[in-house]
Amino acid sequence: MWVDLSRQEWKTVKYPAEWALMYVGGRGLAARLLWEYMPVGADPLGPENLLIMAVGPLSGLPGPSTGKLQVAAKSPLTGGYGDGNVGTYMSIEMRKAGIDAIVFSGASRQPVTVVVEGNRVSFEPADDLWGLDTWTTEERLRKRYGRFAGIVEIGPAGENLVKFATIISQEGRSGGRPGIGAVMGSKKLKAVVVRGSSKADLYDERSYNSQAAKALVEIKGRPGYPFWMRQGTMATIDWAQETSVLPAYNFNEGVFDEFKGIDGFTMESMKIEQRGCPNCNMQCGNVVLDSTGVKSELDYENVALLGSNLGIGKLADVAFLNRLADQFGMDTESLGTTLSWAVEASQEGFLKGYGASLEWGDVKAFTELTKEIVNRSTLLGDLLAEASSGACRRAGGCELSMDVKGLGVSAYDCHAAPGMALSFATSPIGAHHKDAWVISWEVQHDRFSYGREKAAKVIELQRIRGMFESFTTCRLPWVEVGLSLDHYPLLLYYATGVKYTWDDLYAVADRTYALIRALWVREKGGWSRDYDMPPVKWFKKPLTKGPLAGAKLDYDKYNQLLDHYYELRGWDRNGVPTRDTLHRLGLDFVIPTLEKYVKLS
Ligand code: PTT
Ligand code: SF4
Repeated sequence: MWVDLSRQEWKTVKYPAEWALMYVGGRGLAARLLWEYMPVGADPLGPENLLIMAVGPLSGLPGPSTGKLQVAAKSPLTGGYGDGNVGTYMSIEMRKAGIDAIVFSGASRQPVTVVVEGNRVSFEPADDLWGLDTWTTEERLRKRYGRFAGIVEIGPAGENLVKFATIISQEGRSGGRPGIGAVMGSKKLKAVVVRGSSKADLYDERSYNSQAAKALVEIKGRPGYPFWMRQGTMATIDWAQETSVLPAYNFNEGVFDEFKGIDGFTMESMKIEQRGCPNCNMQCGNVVLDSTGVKSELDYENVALLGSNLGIGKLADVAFLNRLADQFGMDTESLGTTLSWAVEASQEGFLKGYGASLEWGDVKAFTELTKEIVNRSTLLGDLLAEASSGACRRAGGCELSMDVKGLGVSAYDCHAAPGMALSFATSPIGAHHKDAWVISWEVQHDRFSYGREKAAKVIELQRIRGMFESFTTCRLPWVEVGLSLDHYPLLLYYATGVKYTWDDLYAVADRTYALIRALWVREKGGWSRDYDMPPVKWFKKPLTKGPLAGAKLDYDKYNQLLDHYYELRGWDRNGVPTRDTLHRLGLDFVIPTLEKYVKLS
């Protein structure tokens, strides 16, 4: 579905069947659409950027945690490819409408809600919704379009082009960390509503349903399932503290004295509700009351980056900041890394011109600052709305900014985890853990090594995890309770009639990675391995607390690890896929463009 917001026109387009085979769907499809149809060097916040909402062949079907939607665009935060994964009924409704991707081009002059019903589109004025928070927006739209309509929206952060604004659904689901919500805001697109009227057409529906039922039963029977249902991702706080990877004080430390006040057991004692994405039998949205008595849905990343990393040891306070981020429609992780940068930068004297004097743990100051960021209402708020990576380019203090390619790092300290540092550094969207959460393997297997096997493990995880972005289903059934990966090729076969082995799927993942890398090279106008370096702090400033005090990364050894990674991927020593690799992956079509920017090996 192609929706031109400037002209308020729409059309349905059949894309080449070959693309479905080459990329499977979701992320891969989005990357190809951006490569083909986004003008080179597009302004991420200009009408020429494309906002893509895509499902994959398993999204929205009955089955293991399938209620996910991929949102992608050129990122205003990083200037490269950006995407995110949102749990939402929209995935189900898009399948019922027979739509694989909605591509939004142009920009509306007035705030608008795009409503897709079946295969028809209408453009509804959204002046009454503009300025409202995400919860109120969705509540109003649900009254109009029904409880189970597929709805995603932005809040004031997206409207005000905060560089880490996200797209929100169902109050606590958020996607698009690299500022995909700001892209939506730049198009004056307040919300999207989808209602499908038929049923996804499956190759062998009976076998699909039986395979899906087997997977669901297997999930519930896994030994880790009962504890997962108690704590979800929040169990990670205690583990991260034990292994010295819990970010504290802007990633200066990997342990936090007050971790018990924000851990999974404290969450359990406060839990009042459990919810999550549609089509999921391992609901992990744990809801507590925040310090003002309002509901807030917690996850590990949110709590570590808005808690220990800001020096806050009370879960109700963390829940409060988390809830603000959901309502304003901004990424909790970048809010955390930006506020923690602001504290350290102010203590180091970089923010004198901005009147900032910040202390760790000052919830009141962080609350005010969050509001100033969302509204860009003060000099400091406007600065921090650019995220730590953008703010430090104006104010100084980039050595304190914990980001890769502009995106703030997720909640794992890597002073003593070179493999995880590599995975942040080579993630296709910037420092997100989603593509390779190698850290749990790493702390069990020679965590201080920089050997080739570590680069290989990062790639193995990037392949598997990358495929979940293309199936566009949740990866947690596999990651967290150990659902067998064997279900997925079968589910794909019964859904589409196409037989893939996991080796075939690895090739799809490699192709998608190489295409995304090509997109980065094209949009940056060249490439250097400096883009694949983790934050400098992990090399320069050792940990001072905990059992690993004194640990830091080794620069030369990290470079060797990166060399192994490039070699195993078939990329040159600057991190650009070689001609042979591009040819092997069926990506010859990117070669003429890449030759304009780099010397291909
Ligand atoms: C994801 C990132 C994560 S990853 C978290 S907590 W995590 C943060 N959650 C936020 C939030 O909440 N509110 C908010 N305003 N901003 C937030 N930013 C952060 O966003 C999420 C789950 C989680 S919880 C994880 S690990 C898994 N992520 C998946 C993924 O990336 N791909 C995939 N195929 N399956 C996944 N399953 C899990 O989904 P981004 P969600 Mg998310 C309150 O958005 O941009 O991908 O960043 O999607 O529906 O909220 O589910 O300990
Ligand atoms: Fe959503 Fe959690 Fe279920 Fe994954 S496990 S689909 S994140 S509720």
